[in-house]
Amino acid sequence: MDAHEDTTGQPADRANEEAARAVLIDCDPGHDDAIALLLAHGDPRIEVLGISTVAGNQTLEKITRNAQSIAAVGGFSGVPIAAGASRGLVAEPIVAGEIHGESGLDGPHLPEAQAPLDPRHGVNLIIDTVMNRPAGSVTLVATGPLTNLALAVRLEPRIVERVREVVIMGGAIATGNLTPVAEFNIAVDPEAAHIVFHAAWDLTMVGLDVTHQALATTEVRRQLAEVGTHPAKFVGALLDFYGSAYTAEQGFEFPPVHDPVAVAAVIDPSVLTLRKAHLDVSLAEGPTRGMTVVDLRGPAPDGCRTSVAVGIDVERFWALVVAALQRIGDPE
Ligand code: PIR
Ligand code: CA
Repeated sequence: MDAHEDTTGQPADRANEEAARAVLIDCDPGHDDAIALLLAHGDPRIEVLGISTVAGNQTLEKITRNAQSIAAVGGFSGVPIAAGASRGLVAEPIVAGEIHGESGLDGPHLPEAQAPLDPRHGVNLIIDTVMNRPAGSVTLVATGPLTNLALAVRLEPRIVERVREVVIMGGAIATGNLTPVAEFNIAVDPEAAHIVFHAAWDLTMVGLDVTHQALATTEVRRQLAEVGTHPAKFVGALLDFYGSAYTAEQGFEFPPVHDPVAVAAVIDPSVLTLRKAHLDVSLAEGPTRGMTVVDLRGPAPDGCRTSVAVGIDVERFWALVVAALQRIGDPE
């Protein structure tokens, strides 16, 4: 299709699409994962090549169905969605029903899938996407536990040198959320995180230190409501449920919207302040299990390929989300 053609009712800035970053999103939707998917779809600087799902916020079956519902809402049912791992490598399954509800995406009405699932396992979708595209072109964004990425590294190690970079929402330099020191995505599958952190690819960790600043405040909610489209109302209904759950469960006045921050890091690097740092994860049984260990002593060692987000421009972040929803408009 000609890049300038406007068959979808979207603005003509698709003309810039050849510069878009090719991204595969591995996720467990999840309220904030849903917003991450809509941001990626709606921003012209990203081309979503595929979506793989992983058990996390809810069971694999539920969150995979949620991914299909989000695709229907956002009007991107042509993007392959493949179900991945249904549990962690070693850890017993943990879900986050108290924050994301019984469905994993409680709040809005969830439409039926408009397209069948991709028949491949999510891990194979990741591998095929990376191997079939030019070397150095595909970015992996992970917004759930890292099980699929770890399995993909083991099944096809050549993806490691072939991806452009990996950006994850997960971990924390300081305080955790599932435990005092461990963030949910890492703590659900610490062994997978260990594999992903120690693979020889460029990796950026977007942790709670910055995502706990990406709050859906009253002003943010007003800007989202002003968009007025069905997808924007869907996001509003997501944030109503998610916000109440965050207030009841964790005492937040406004909920932190974690996962789209990882997508924003790909769209516009100036949203985050990054520091190169060696990353590790505690696999020990006991109170540190799943804790990310970020070495911020002095400059990172030569050859260090991992970075961690230490600051966020919150206004710039939310402007991206609002603009993406405006651009999505009201799909058919
Ligand atoms: C959010 C999550 C899990 C538990 C809570 N309490 C809140 C999910 C989000 O989808 C995000 O990816 C990450 N895990 C934040 O810890
Ligand atoms: Ca998530």
